[in-house]
Amino acid sequence: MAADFTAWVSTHQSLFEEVLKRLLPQAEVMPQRLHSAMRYSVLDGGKRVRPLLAYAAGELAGATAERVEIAAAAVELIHAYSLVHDDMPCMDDDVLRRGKPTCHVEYDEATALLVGDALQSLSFQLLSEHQLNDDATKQLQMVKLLAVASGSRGMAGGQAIDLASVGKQLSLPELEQMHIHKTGALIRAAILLGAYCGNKLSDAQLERLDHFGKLIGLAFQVVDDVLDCEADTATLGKTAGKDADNDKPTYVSLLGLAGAKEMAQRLHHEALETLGEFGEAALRLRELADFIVLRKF
Ligand code: GRG
Repeated sequence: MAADFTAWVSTHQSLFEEVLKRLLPQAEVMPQRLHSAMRYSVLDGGKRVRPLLAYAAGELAGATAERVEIAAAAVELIHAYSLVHDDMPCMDDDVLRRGKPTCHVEYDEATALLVGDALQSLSFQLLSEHQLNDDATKQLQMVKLLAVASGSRGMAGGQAIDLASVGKQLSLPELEQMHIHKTGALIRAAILLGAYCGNKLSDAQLERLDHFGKLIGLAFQVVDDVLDCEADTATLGKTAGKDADNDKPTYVSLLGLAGAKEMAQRLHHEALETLGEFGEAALRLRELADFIVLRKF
């Protein structure tokens, strides 16, 4: 990774941490236990891939940092909620997330359920109470975009397909459909919401960005499946080898390790091609695509 990109990532990760600290309710405010658990689940952890994609797309679209950081936070809060609920005993039943005990282990199940609920509400509160585009109709589209991406036709729907597919053999198109919803929808939303905070891009350009998001979202999942097999728990900060243990269909179980890696390369290549017309202005998005595919955690 170029030194310049590494510096951009760490600057934005630090800035974003401060944004989240400011936007989340303080732990001393009633109900303290819920607020403390929300902060525990969101702060101090995670790669912040979705916010970084939002910042990069915002830069491309000429958005101000003040607007993009709110859109990025809205997406990250939905992501954090999904992780808290996914880790609960009724779903993946995991004890480790982002290198620390999962929310229901550190607090309790009822609190974890409420953390997810409250993070989701806070996300939409942010999108509606801050001005993110000069055009109010566009801003309403942003709210709808995130609602669709996280709901039953997006992330939650993908999770439902995932839960129903345990122990089953899925075809490649079926697996792809599951992940386009479960993982891909929110990654696409992060990119589009970042771009919607600016006004520089035409509808055709926004469509190209969305296509980039679809490809890189899928690549993210393929790499996630590979890492679940190849990386260790300490590096991942979550339990490794869960997919095979849970008899879940993955790109590795379907294509083998080499096949899955090849697929990630192909998606990566196509994603970069999609950004061609943006030239140098899309440098950060290109570098993030490289990071998503080459990451080791
Ligand atoms: C509970 C509605 C609901 C949805 C859960 C996101 C999800 C759907 C489940 C998480 C389980 C999982 C391993 C999904 C595959 C890839 C993925 C989204 C990994 C986690 O995202 P990262 O790697 O996590 O960006 P960090 O911690 O870096 O933010």
